[in-house]
Amino acid sequence: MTQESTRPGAGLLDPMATLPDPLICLGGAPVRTAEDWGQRRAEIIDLFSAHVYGRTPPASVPVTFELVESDAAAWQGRATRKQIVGHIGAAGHQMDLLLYLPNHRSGPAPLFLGLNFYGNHTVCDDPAVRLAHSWTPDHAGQGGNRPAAESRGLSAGSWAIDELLARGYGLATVYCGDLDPDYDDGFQNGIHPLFYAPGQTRPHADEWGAIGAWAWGLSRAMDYLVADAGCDPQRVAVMGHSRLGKAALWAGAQDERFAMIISNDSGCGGAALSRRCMGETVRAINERFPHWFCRNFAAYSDREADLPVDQHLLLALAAPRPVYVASAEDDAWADPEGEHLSARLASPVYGLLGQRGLPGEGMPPANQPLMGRVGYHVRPGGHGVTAYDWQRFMDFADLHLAGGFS
Ligand code: GTR
Repeated sequence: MTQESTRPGAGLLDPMATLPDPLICLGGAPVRTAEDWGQRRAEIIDLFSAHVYGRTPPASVPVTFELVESDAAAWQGRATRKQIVGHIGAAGHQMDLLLYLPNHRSGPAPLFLGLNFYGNHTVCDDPAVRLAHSWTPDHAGQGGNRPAAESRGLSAGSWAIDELLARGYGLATVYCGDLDPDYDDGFQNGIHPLFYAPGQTRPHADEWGAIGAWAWGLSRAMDYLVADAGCDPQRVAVMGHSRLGKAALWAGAQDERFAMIISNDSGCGGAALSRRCMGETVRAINERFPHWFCRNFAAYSDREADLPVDQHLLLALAAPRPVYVASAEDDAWADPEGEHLSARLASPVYGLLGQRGLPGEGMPPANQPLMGRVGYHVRPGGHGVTAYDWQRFMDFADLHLAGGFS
């Protein structure tokens, strides 16, 4: 997996030499105690807010939840399915939450919460799942940006619902497009306009993009989960793949109710170090997906060394909670080595807080997961979430969330 840097001019000055130390504050003060870390943590969140993902606007937009469907004998009797509509603000905006809870366990279930790419109806073949109501990408059976019955189960291979239930875990999922459809429209659709001040027509340069809105939606889903007696509010893992892995990391960083944070192939703007300039670079991501980040982030295209943060600091914001990073060998675009290094460089924060960070020293071989309080694996194959990935996430949850069956 030796790679050439994809950044023009890289090598003249090694941006890695400017990597910020998680345990040194911006002003140079060392972080020596848990209390110091609390201050550094707040500083890092502020830096990611101002320069990378954007700030969540201060306006308060209430969300009320309505249970619109439930079946205690779903999934051949193995699960309880619930479908909940989150009414966002007063203008009819909605986010749909789909929840499966295992029936064969006693007590509230630990669960995984993740956003999906194409609509809740695409995560499994269950015909009772309501079709998405929002704009969806045109994709296998979904034409004209309309969710269609033909796309039911389209992404079922990425969601290990059978095995999750068998191991005593629930699954909660929301379609990312309910929060913000994934294309650049200057933030006229999705939830952004609900937060505009009078006269405002787009987010300010330091205000949130799509990833910020997706992360906000994960926290709103969590608001529901903590109030549902079937879910264990102390054992909710937030998980995401690729662009939605970036959102999961940012949600987990900001919202400490998430007990565990899992990134799958999240790459640039996710778990991978930007300063390595391997695979997708800051310029590449800003050019193709300008709507994911705040506008201030565009200033760092080809200027990674000037970023006041790098992505190991995002992983460090999970501390002392368990955080897991998964890579795929052939997913060079997401820079597996950069994802591994990031997990390793976040680990001193865990050490400071009395936890074991990432075990071992170097990049592990394929299929040999490392599991401290920081976990990492690389598996053979390309970009995607596989059964292997889910099995390791469940192993990691068994280790840290006291097991699926407790
Ligand atoms: C790619 C993008 C990545 C990653 C991926 C995905 O095109 O360059 O940052 O997020 O999409 O979300 O599948």
